[in-house]
Amino acid sequence: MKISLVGLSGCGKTSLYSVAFAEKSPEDTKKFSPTILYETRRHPFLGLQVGIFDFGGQEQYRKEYMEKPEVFRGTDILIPIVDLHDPDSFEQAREYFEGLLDIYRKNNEKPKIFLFLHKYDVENYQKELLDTNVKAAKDILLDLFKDYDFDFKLTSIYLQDELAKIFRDILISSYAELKTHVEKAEKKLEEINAKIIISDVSGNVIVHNVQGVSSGLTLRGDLRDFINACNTVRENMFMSDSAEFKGRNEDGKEIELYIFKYIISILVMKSGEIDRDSQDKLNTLLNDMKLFADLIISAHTE
Ligand SMILES: Nc1nc2c(ncn2[C@@H]2O[C@H](COP(=O)(O)OP(=O)(O)O)[C@@H](O)[C@H]2O)c(=O)[nH]1
Ligand SMILES: [Mg+2]
Repeated sequence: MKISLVGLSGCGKTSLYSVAFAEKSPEDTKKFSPTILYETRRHPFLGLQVGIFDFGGQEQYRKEYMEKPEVFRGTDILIPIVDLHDPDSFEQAREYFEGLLDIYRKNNEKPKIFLFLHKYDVENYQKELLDTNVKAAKDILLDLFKDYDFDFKLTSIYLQDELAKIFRDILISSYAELKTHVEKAEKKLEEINAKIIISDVSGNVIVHNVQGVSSGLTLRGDLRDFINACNTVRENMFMSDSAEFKGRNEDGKEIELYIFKYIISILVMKSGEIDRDSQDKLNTLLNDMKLFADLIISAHTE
């Protein structure tokens, strides 16, 4: 699957990628220099290799790749980005996106589009202007995409959890049916008296109910290592596509890890026995995630 991030220079493409997928903090992005031509990264998600193409947005490069439309070929999801802190750029962004849509038309492609109205925050910016700019950006840009499978999002690298969810939902949107499972799981988690993290085996968090376990989509390093080690044991010693692992200490602290279909991992952390209601709900959740893993597998093989 190919996701293309596009937008004028400085709108935040590289920052978005780095904060959501590469464990960078918003502060880290302040020293980024502009992307030259384009950068490609691969990111594993739910057993797929997701390609992310960050196209440099400076005038000279824009011209260059507008003349080489093949770089845009094969995009499944197009993410045009506009900088809400720079309202003077909206018209120029519109022209740029128009040009891009022309290229897609010529290539006979119709990607799904998620417009990011980006830098929706007041980091070095006046609050009063922000909503005015949102309105102006919508007025100028929204009608461009009316013939597409389209949605827009208000995004900021300073709203890291939100951003991770937005990317997660975008990635999941290409698999029919998966979204309802994720939403169901999200609700269930609130009702269970244990800490639970659902991720893929590479440590991309899908849902969780624990503060501070992830930055962007990426699970904390120690837990990621644990999942990775268990996944290796599953593969090399159990040689089965699903397995579970349990640990506990003298105080009754427990950790359980379930791996379903070599893709989905559910980490459960309890401080002692949990109430029966929670345990019932946990069991339901585990069953649902088993189904979820099956759905992903069949989506891959379709
Ligand atoms: N306030 C704010 N600044 C951002 C946000 N995203 C990126 N930036 C800043 O915008 C500048 C340009 O970002 P960069 O990712 O290099 O833009 P690119 O040229 O589109 O790749 C950097 O100084 C970032 O720190 C955001 O959501 N909010
Ligand atoms: Mg860049």
